[in-house]
Amino acid sequence: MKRRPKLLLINPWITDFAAYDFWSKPLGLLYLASVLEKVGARVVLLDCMDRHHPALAASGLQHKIKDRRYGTGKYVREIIAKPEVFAKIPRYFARYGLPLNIFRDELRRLGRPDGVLVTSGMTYWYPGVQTAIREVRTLYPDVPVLLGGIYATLMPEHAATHSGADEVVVGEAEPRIVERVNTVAGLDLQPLKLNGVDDYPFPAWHLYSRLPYAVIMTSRGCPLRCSFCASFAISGRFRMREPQSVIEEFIWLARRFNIQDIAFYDDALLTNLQRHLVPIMQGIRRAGLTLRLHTPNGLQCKLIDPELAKEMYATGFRSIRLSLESVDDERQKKDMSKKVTAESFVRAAQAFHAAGFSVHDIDAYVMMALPGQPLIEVLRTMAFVHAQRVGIRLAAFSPIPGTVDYQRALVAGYLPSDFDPLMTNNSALPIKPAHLDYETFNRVALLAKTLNQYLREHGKPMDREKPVLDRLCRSFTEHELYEAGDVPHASAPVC
Ligand code: B12
Ligand code: SF4
Repeated sequence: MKRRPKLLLINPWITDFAAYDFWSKPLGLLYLASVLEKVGARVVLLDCMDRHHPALAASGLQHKIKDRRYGTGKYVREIIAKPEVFAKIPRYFARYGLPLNIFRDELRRLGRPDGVLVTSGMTYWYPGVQTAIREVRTLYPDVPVLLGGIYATLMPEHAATHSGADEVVVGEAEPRIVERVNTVAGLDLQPLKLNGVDDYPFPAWHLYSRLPYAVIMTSRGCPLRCSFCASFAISGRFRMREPQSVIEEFIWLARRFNIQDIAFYDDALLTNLQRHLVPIMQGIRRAGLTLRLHTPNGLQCKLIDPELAKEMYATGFRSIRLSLESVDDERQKKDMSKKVTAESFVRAAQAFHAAGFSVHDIDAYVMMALPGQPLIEVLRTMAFVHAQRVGIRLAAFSPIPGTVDYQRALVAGYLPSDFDPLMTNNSALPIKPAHLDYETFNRVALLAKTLNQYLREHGKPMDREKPVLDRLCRSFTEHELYEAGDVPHASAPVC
């Protein structure tokens, strides 16, 4: 009988100042695992970010990673040396996920593979990719390694030079993966003909021994082209899956894996609502599934009305994130694809509250450290969001490779052309008004936390919008509040 080639798939560690498991799974790698299994490969998964990995429990670390709300939870971490570029940031830098010694033991236990496929997340998490590939090389020096994912797609030259992989694959890989693996690992797996997103097999969730939640993607890409967003560079043109296939995936997740919590990974979940999400929700309800659904990527407020909010609640949606970014009218018109206005935000928040969502369920993204953005704009946005009984999720701007704003920052000289991708970490605040430092932003983050705590404890805002804003402003000097800095205008990496 023909030997089935063994392929080891690795999701490397997060290397960062902070990390929390908000429904984070290597969905792309799980799609590739399914394609490879379909053509006869034996696939083994080593997911450094699996909080329920049996080896963690066996080493007595289980108590540190308890599931919290809706299956989310904390990772274990090992503090590691802070890269030089972060010297001024007064925080620990850590490798989140499986401790290195467990990773090494697992590599040995899983045995020598015929090829290794490594995925990558955020561009600034590349040190985790390097470590994973270095460990593979040490144990299995002659086994070929392929690298793909977000970092590989957005910074292929950097990945080719610094990751240690034999080949770097850019972009969506389901249709090409068998051919690339055959070439790099010298195998003769029979390629699978995949004509579009509806031909892709469901992700290989069975590779996990325990799943507190799953994630789903009902479309690829986004029809809009915001200047700060890398969606188009990563996913290409917008494609929606057939609602029936999505409904079948929900039924399969609920019945085969007994999953209750499912997060949507779509960039543009509400696009073509009546032909997409609405029939999907009807199908979920018809099947009688009891699910809790979550939208960690921001929803477009303009597309939300009371009817939709009611249907979402009835279908099981429980955590909602809204894309606001900034309440500044000018910025919304100029930089944010006109996808939100203050009015549409208020309407969306009211619709969700009226439908039954509580103050614990709705958050909005608020951007800070935008080029040319005075601090007062951030505080105004925070007070506005709080007044609508919505939680504040602060996100700091960082220029993402593959976006128009990244090119602008390069041209304007705010980033050197050979700059380290670590600087795309938003904790580094690579672009900000010159007079505002890391500490100022820390104070803003604390104020947001205080407002959120109040809202969640009391179920209502601290006060009306204006008094809240006055209160927030008291923590800062006039200069800090109104100085916009002299950097050119760019925009925010949210959605
Ligand atoms: C889902 C998502 C999230 C999820 C979590 C994702 C995860 N796995 O952890 C959530 C909502 C939590 C999230 C959060 C954030 N995200 Co996000 N997110 C996405 C999104 C929309 C989709 C990623 C995804 O899973 N795609 C689905 C799978 C199917 O695709 P894939 O992983 O790319 O895999 C394919 C290929 O890459 C390839 N491939 C993958 N692996 C491999 C391996 C091999 C060997 C090969 C050959 C090929 C290959 O084939 C796969 C199948 O086609 C992207 C935008 C986008 N369109 O990509 C942004 C994106 C990745 N996020 C981004 C950002 C900025 C953030 C936040 C910082 C936002 C914020 N301000 O708070 C946070 C921080 C995250 C954190 N600290 O944990 C940026 C990345 C920035 C960067 N510098 O890298 C993106 C690109 C969006 C943007 N603004 O442009 N995000
Ligand atoms: S920011 Fe959101 S709406 Fe704009 S292109 Fe990206 S995914 Fe689409």
